[in-house]
Amino acid sequence: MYTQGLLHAKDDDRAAPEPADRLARFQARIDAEEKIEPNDWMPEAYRRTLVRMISQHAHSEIVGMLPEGNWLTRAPSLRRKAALLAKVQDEGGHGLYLYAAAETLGVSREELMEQLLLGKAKYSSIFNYPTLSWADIGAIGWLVDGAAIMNQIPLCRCSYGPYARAMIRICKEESFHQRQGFEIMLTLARGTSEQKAMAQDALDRWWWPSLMMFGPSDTQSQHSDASLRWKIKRFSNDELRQKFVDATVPQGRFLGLAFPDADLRYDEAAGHWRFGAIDWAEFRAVLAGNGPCNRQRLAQRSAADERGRWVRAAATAHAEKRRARAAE
Ligand code: BYC
Repeated sequence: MYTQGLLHAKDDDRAAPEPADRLARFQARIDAEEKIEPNDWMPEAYRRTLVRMISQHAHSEIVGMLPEGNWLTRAPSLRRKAALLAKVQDEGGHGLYLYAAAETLGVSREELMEQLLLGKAKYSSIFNYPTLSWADIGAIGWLVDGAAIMNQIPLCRCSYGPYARAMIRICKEESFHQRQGFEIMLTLARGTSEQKAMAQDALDRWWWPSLMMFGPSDTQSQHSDASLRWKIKRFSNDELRQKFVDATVPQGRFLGLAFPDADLRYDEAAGHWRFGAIDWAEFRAVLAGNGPCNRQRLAQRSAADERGRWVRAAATAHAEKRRARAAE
């Protein structure tokens, strides 16, 4: 949609030094809360940051379909199956809006997909963990979508127009996802002792990886300063992580489940739930490609890409035929 009207900057324009007055005018627009649109001038580093973030986000959506898709054939009832199917389809749709938003910055979807399949692009660490039981579908909705909403609501106010607009619809859908997950957890937590144990086991395994979704601590985050200055990000990684913990701990207590953190305690004076140390070595291992499911996820995505090749070829051939007929 956007790419058709995009006036692509030439590569040599991008390499040219960026005049200080232009940079200052750009920052003034950001400070005045104006939206930056695809054909507006932007610093090359701003453009690159957005391509990185939006494409990582798009990849996360489509890789995120895999662990949940794993349970589509084994959902415990027709109602659960229909809701999960809708959720997994929503994630595919989110990927599409996000790839379209990234394309407005002058990269093609094919390029981005190639980077993913070659293992050169990142996607969220969380999707490298396995879904071992039905309760994991509840935990993903409650915790992973809950963390996603906390991170993504501020992105609705991102300074780049196409990303901000894509996020508005995505966040509406994510809030339905979060509720369907919490409802699964509530049903299990109020069920038999075996069902409650399943819910507890899922919380035990998904809690820490959910906290890692927010990225490295502020002292280790390389990109936060620039992204906050450009109003791409509105809160730091640690601020969002804390907001998530504060919102989620009361929900877990309502479920009657225990968090796998002996150091978790309420800090009355600060009004925050304090939590224990995150295992950053595990986070780094997952990012380096050595999480429990990294290889499996990429192999599945590659196979899906291969299987869809004839569909893309057929759609392209059909579009060309129509264009030729219209030109006759
Ligand atoms: N996993 O300087 P930092 C979803 C990387 S989708 C992997 O703090 P930044 C959902 C980071 O990319 C969830 N990598 O970076 C979908 C950087 O590496 P590079 C995805 C991570 O960008 C389906 C390096 O670590 N959400 O929720 O300022 C179903 C240093 O980090 C992670 C988004 O993508 C991670 N967890 O902040 C259900 C939202 N964390 O690029 C749910 C948009 C950090 O230099 N993205 N890294 O090689 C963001 O908000 C930010 O990019 C992040 C990281 C907060 C994730």
